[in-house]
Parts: sequence; structure tokens; C-alpha cells
Amino acid sequence: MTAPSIVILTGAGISAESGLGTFRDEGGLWAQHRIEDVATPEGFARNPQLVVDFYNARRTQAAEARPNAAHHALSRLQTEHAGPVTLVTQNVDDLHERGGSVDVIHMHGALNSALCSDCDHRWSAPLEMSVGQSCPNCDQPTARPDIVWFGEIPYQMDRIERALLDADIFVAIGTSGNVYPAAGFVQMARHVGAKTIEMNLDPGENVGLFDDIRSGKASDTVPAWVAELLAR
Ligand code: BV8
Repeated sequence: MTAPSIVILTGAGISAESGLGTFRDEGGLWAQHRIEDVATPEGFARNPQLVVDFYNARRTQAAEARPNAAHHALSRLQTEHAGPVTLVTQNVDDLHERGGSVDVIHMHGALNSALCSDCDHRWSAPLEMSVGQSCPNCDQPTARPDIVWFGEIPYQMDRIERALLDADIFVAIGTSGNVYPAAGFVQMARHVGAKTIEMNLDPGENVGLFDDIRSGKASDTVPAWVAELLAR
């Protein structure tokens, strides 16, 4: 029997125990900021300083955070599982990479990347970006955070969809299932007969679509599941 092909989707909940805020939990980021002001292209056009400050603060928090046992467990899975493991994250922090994971698909972008809205060039973002920063490629003052805002198309969707079509196991970790297209991945996995597992502190919006629900903190549920899977 060939080793199962696994697709993993993570959300803000996997980084919560590393001290990074989630979006929709009590006191989360969307309780402190209006989405339309800080996570839309319109918001950036209206007040670029507010948006740049919002991502500068999160970039500094992410740099000061440390990966937790859940990040490390997924790195162990990638290393020790004989079959393909595709790790997709909605998160913009780099805790998966710093926890040892490789080839992480950041479908909503990344804090440590900057983007030129004129020529699409990408480069390593400084800890503090500034409004009107020049692009190192085209020299226009059109640098922006390399983040997918609402209404923008998530990154690497073709690659994600190909992985979902081949999935034997789909696992969603620490995501409330509110944001599409990510929240629809479980449906795509079910459509091809994959086993679907949710690991969450509270049930997500799409919890009814999962075969197996493992409630609790990611730093407990994820290492336990990885150990169980590798022991088979
Ligand atoms: C797109 C920027 C077209 C990055 C983000 C009406 C219906 C359906 C869809 C839409 C609609 N109207 C508009 C849309 C589309 C829209 C959307 O889905 N809106 C929603 C709100 C209805 N989506 C888009 O615009 C997307 N683009 O659709 O383009 C398209 C699509 C495909 C192909 C072609 C064209 C773009 C979406 C990306 C937006 N960017 N943020 C940033 O600033 O970080 S979204 C934002 O929410 C973050 O990216 C975040 O990743 C994402 C999801 O949040 P979660 O990660 O789930 O976090 P949340 O706080 O919600 O939940 C945390 C969970 O963790 C909870 O369940 C909690 O219980 C759990 N937890 C907490 N602690 C722990 C824990 N679990 C375990 N352990 C713990 N310790």
C-alpha cells in the first residue's frame, strides 16, 4: 500500500500559542481593526500609512515569536512521512519555516516579503516598511506588503487544487473556516474521497464537513496526530 498523500491547511490558530493574535477570537485582530481599513486594496489606497503600520506591527510580533510544538510536528511529518505532504497556510508569519517546514505555500502572502504593485517584483521586506518605498527593480515608489487582501486572488491556487485532487487525507488546523477559497478546500477533498480532519480549539464554520474532529490546542492535537500517523 502506498503512503497516503496528505494536504494540510493551517490558520491563525496554529500560531496562537506562539503569542500571535488570531482574527476572529475574542479580542482578535478584527476586533482591533476594521477589515476594510487594513486588509483590502481600497483600504491601502485610502490610507497606506495605517496599513503599512498594521503590517509593520505584525512583522515585528512575528519576528519575536517562536514556533511551537505544532509547527515542529508538521516539520517532522514532512521529514518522516513516506508519502507527499503539501503544507498550505493562510498565515503570513514564517513560523512554519522556522519550525523546520519547507516548501510552505503561503496562499495569503507573507510578512517577510514585499511586492511592487507596478512591476510585480518581490523582495525581502525590511522589518519596517514605509509608504512610497521604491521598488528595487523598477524604482517606482510602489512597494506594498506582499499580502493577499480581501478581493485579491490567493497565491498558488493551481498547485493547491492539484494537491487536493490527489489527497488521501486533508487536515485543517486552527482555522475558523470563514474565508474562501481556503474554507472550501475541505469540500474539494471530500469530493475526491479524502479523509478530512479538523484540529481546532473551537469548531470552525465548516465543521460539519469533516470526518474527524480533534478539539484542543494545536500544540497538543497536532503532535499527537503526527505520532499516531507515523506509527502506522
Ligand atoms: C478571493 C490578509 C477571488 C492576510 C486575509 C461571500 C461568500 C463567500 C466568499 C466571499 C463572499 N464575499 C467575499 C468573498 C471572498 C472573500 C471571503 O472569503 N470573505 C469572507 C469574509 C466571507 N475572500 C477573498 O476575498 C479572497 N480572495 O476570493 O478572490 C478568487 C478566489 C479564488 C480564485 C480566483 C479568484 C482573499 C482572502 C484573503 C484575505 N486576506 N488576511 C493577513 O492580514 O493576515 S484573510 C484572514 O483570515 C487571514 O489571512 C487568515 O488567515 C484568514 C482566515 O482566518 P483564520 O486563519 O481562520 O483565523 P481565525 O481567527 O478566523 O480563526 C482562528 C481559529 O483558530 C479558530 O477556529 C480558533 O478556534 C482556532 N484556535 C485559536 N487558538 C487555537 C486554535 N486552534 C488550535 N490551537 C489553538 N491554540
